[in-house]
Amino acid sequence: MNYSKNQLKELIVQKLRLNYGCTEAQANDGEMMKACAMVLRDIMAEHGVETRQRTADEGGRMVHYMSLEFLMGRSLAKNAYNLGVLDTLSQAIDELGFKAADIFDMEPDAGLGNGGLGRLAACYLDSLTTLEIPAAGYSICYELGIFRQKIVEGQQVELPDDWMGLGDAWLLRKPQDAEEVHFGGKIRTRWDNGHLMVVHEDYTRVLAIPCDMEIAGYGTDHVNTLRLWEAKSPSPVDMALFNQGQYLRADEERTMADAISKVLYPEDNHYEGKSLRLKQQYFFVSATIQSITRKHIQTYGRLKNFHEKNVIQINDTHPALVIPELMRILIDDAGMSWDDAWEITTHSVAYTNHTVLAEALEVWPQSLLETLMPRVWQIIQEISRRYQAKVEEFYHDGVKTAKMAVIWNGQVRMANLCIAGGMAVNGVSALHSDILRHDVFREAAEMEPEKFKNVTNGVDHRRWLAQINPGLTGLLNDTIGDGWLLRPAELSKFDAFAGDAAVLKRLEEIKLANKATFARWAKRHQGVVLNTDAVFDVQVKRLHEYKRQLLNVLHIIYLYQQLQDNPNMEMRPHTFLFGAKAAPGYAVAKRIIHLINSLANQIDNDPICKDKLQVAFLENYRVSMAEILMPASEVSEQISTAGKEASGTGNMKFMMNGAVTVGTLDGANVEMHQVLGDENMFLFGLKADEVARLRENYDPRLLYDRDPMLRRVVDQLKRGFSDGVSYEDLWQRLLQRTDSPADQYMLLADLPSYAEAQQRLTAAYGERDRWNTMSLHNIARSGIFAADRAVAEYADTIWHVHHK
Ligand code: 26W
Repeated sequence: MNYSKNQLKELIVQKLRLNYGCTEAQANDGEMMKACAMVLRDIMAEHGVETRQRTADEGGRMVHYMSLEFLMGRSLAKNAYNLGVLDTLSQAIDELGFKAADIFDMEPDAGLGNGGLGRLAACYLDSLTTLEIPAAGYSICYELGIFRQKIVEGQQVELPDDWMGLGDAWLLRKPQDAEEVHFGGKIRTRWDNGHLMVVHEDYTRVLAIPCDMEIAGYGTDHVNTLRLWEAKSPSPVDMALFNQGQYLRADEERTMADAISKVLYPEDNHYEGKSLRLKQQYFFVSATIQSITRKHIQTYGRLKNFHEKNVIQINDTHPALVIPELMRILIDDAGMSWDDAWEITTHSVAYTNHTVLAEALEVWPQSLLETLMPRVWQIIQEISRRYQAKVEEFYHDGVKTAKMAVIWNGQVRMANLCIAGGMAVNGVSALHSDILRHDVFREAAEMEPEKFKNVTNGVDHRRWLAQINPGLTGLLNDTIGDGWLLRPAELSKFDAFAGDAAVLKRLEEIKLANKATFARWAKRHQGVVLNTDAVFDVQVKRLHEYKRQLLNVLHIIYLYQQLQDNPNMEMRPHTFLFGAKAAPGYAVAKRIIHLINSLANQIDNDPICKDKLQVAFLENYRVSMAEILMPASEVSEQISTAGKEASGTGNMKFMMNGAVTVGTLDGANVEMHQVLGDENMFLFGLKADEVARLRENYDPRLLYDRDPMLRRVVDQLKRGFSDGVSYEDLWQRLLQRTDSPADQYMLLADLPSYAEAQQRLTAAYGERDRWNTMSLHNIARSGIFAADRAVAEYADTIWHVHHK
């Protein structure tokens, strides 16, 4: 560490010469960005060698974090920050004749994830490394990440996210460490020296090539690795077919293999039984587990102590096939008995659940598993048979046996497989873990209560506060010192400044400056002119009905109608910002995006709204946008139907940047409320248990008939907007029972209470001291939502590994 500016300049110039054959005067911004990335990569690679040596010498347990998604975003500023060279690097870039800010801005987001689950994995890598835990992340090196969203005539259009050209500067391809994954074929058994051998024949081979990304920690030389697998066919073009002129068929197998790591599935919280997705999962799982066991054997010579030296955390059920795949390697390759293999597996794998939505639970048709991975299928059958016997012996209850079964009605239930084969199952907030224990996985939790745990999510507070909000970071350092960077609990010291007028004033000025910065960015990149005198009220997250962006819209319509009734109404200026991607196949979500844009357009063109009411839909919401938006936000919208949002993590990022939450008692909002109290957040709406009870005989029609305010607001959807678009379909979804129950997420039940909370909020915003004090308490009490705390809890209660 401790690189001087001149050293960095020299290293960068050298990279430019060697890799791009140019001088700093000839290089373009992209080349400059990549050269800087390579310089930092070299530094991290060196630390990596030392870390691995130390880890091997110490012989401790290593954590393997498996996730189909890692939403990394940008890495240049982040790595420079963690390595302690951000300022030096910026100066070096400037002095080489570039603008540092432009260079950082060149880097494409590594968008290898959809939303919360993927971003969580990225935050945890930072904490795993900063806490000096020997760890590795594993995923797929998708050629195309989450699609780029364009809004055309108010509607979402998806464009491919071709991030590799500039974004691959961080990746180190290691073909020499490739693994081979086998698909399809047949299973035969034969006796060999008294041993029953399993022979897999006629399979299709796919090569898995590691592309490693080094991860730097903060204030440490410890480095961990994110291993991304790229799929390639091992066989060259079929020359026989090629010579017959069948060019496409000759290349068929290669195309099939390449397809596996081509694109990230963009469905968030929605299961679709696509066979290519299952291929991705097995490809990823098999390559990873082969790589981990191979390295273990190199170090320890055998797999008998595998579980003592390794723990595998799986991010939702997407990597669930690790359980049968590890069994396969232990039994077929290492020659262990079923019982020994099961002992090791059930002490190695832990499962985190991230959603209770029924439509998100993975259930694969057994026929698909049978054809694509026949040996794994055999092992799943045996796991299922034995688990079912255990359940029957415990309960003697057919209904419970059916509910807990791994294989049922020709379907493989991945969550039940994880519960059967895992050593721990955890939810991601206190409320969510309770719902898992008492509802979703009730029977399993009653049979094995020790297995079920909670680890409330956390976010990387160094990225989501220190790095992106230098103004606030300066204020914190001036008041409470900088210990909070490594010990986030120390943020609570900031509470003592609640009565300090100078601190409150500075807090307000920082927010104002951040709003101006965001407004400039929005003008330049989105072409919208934001009113910085207005309160910035923000809802950014994936678009999903349960997250209730539509509830936010209905409330805005309500405000707009009040203005129409009384154009001279005194109103505190209010700017509502939305950012959200909809899954390409989720028609209702896309209609809601269109609706937000119709409303934004009408309000924008209506003079009565000028300087009072504004709505903007921010195109292509992503990590790098969140990094400018969070510090500028004043109100955080966390308004999901209670019981549906497992945790939320955006809520935490807003909180640590001083935004005040308007929200339901859902996910981690419950724990925010515990530390903030009613005075420092705006709660509204039904509680999770009330939602569950009301669901029995909920009738939104009754509410609509009874309440003229509701009726008028909802009817606006049917009447449509000045662009001539009507949203009768959304109106119907709220009021007419058709295929699914009307107003499934109970917007009508919660709208009056939401409007009232918004009123309280607006009043509080008018009292500047009161508002700034609330903001201060939010920052001061956000320490529990740091990923460092969450990862330390995993280490102590599930992994049993040491940490700093
Ligand atoms: C199989 C399709 C699919 C894809 C993604 C199903 C489910 C998912 C994820 C589990 C959805 C997800 O991202 N869940 C979010 O996880 C966050 C991190 O724990 C939580 O904060 C969010 O509340 C939860 O919605």
